[in-house]
Amino acid sequence: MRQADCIFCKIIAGEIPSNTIYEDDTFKVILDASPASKGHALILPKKHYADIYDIDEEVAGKAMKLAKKLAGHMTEVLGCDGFNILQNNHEVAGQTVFHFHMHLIPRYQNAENND
Ligand code: DGP
Repeated sequence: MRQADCIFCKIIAGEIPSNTIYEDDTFKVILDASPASKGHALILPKKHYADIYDIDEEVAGKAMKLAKKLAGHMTEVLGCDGFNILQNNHEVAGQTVFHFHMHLIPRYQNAENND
């Protein structure tokens, strides 16, 4: 269910603080500690899956459905002009935390709000 040395499992368990913007039985959505833009968030499944190869297909489907819902909501709230949805797998692809997560990265015409 959880992996002892996983930072996202600790965040999900409330052992490490985070800015949570959404939570349900399956997911916790937090603001990224190193944001690429204003509002950069991470969808974390509460159950530990290492990556896209490991994740349960149904949970992966629910994660994409949630990404769509939050993209619409965040666009309204933040007033962003576009959106990246990004998901890295394995170190060579840029994955640094080995607990499946999806990046929600709002993008802005106003460069001040981007990285
Ligand atoms: P990735 O490179 O795709 O594995 O993305 C991992 C992201 O997780 C990276 O953008 C920084 C973020 N991150 C790492 N540690 C923490 C943390 O303790 N809290 C939060 N909120 N984000 C973290």
